[in-house]
This record gives sequence, C-alpha cells and structure tokens, in this order.
Amino acid sequence: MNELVNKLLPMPELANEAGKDIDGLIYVIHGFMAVLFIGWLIYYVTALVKFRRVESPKASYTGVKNKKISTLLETGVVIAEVVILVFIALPGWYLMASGDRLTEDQRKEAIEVHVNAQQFAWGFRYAGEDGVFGTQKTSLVTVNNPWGYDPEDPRGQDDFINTGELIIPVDTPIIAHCRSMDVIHSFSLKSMRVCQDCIPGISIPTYFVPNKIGRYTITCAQLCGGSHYAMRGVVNVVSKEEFADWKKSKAPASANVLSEFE
Ligand SMILES: [Cu+2]
Repeated sequence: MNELVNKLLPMPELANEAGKDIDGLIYVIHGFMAVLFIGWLIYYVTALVKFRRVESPKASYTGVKNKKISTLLETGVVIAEVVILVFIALPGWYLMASGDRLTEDQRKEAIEVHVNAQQFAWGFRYAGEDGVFGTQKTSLVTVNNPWGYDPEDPRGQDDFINTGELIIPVDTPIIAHCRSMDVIHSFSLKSMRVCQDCIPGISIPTYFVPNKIGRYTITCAQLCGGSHYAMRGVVNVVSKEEFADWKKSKAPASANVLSEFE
C-alpha cells in the first residue's frame, strides 16, 4: 500500500523523523480531495444526463419541493463543520499555540542558529563555545551592522557566521530562529518538511531533527524580488564529530564581522 501511495504521490527525500507526520497529512488531504473530486464528477454527469433538455423541456421555477431532505442535508453540513472546528481545528491550534514540543532534555541538547535572510542570500549565525548569542539591539543597527549585534557584548565574542551553508550535526534537535532584514522571505527546507516565514522585525523559531547525513537545498518560498529564484542555500548534515571539529575550526574573530554579507 505504502509503495503504491509513494508511486502516485512521490515525495522529496526525507531527512527529518517528524516529516513523516507531515507527509501523512498531505496524503490524507489528497485522499479527501480525490473523494470530493470523484463525487462531484459523478454528480455533474448525473445532473447533465438527468436534466437534459429532451427530458425537461420546460424549466421548473418552483425549485425543491421536498424541503425535508435539503434541511436535513444542511443540518448535516453544519454539524460536520462544528465537529471539525471544535474537535480538530481548536485542539490543533491549542497544541500549536502552547508551542514547545521539545522536552527539557532535547532543549539542552539542541543547537540554536540564527537564520538571517536578506535579498537574496541566507546567512547563519552560531553561538560560540558558550552556547549563548551576543545581544542584539535595534538601536545598534547601522549600514555596517545591519543585524544590530552588540560588538561590546562578551557573550557575542565567540559567535561566528557562515554564509550560504547551514552546517548541522545529525540526530540533534535544531532550533532555527528565522529573521529577515528587508522583505518577507521563507526558510524552506523540503527535505526536513520545514517552511517558516522570515519576517522583518521579529524572530520566529522553528525546529527539526535531521536524521540523515547529506547535503540538502534551502530555497526561499516567498516571492521576495527579482532574484528570488536564485535565493538558495545548502543544509549540510554531518556527523556529530565532524560538526564539533568544524565548530572548533571557526575562528571566533569572525564574530567581529557583524554583517554576513560584507
Ligand atoms: Cu527570498
């Protein structure tokens, strides 16, 4: 059965455990749509045949005579919608709004990254060895410091940046704080089934747990200007050891580079 579904609706390579749930939801929605499509098609053909001109040369202006059935149908639709709203939509919204499905242990283990989007490139800022980012203030924003990082903050001295490539360790929760400098972008990582808007002025966290070593594409999923199509980046999922070595190799001096795109 799974193989048939995969053939009918092939999905991009999956590299995030939780992505299975999203694929499942996509399959269910497509299933519902297929049922609706076939149902309406049958209704359409039936109506064409049953009410063809030869059979009913004169239009009836009185409409439905048996109001009982239509009232029953309408009540049914209202009940179904109330059930969807109260038992599916509201609990789903509550789950999302009460947020934070990471356990305390996962949170400790997680790696936090600032995803800085701007026309038309991706920049990634990592907290250094201390695991804490330097302060950011709107009042510090200048042409040379567009993200407003505080160069005086000692906690930020070991922060470092990587442009265009997000390097992360496998089997580790990643919390990506998405932000934008100019217009609305969208951090889209198909292989992780992650898509989060980057909105100027706010920082929105999204998280995922990569479970497969490899290189995957980042695209911008929000039309953001002339070179939107070229706004690409790479997610490089490496082993934990490789990540630790890479992090050590990053000179803390790069923290002094305030803008990813100088
Ligand atoms: Cu964009």
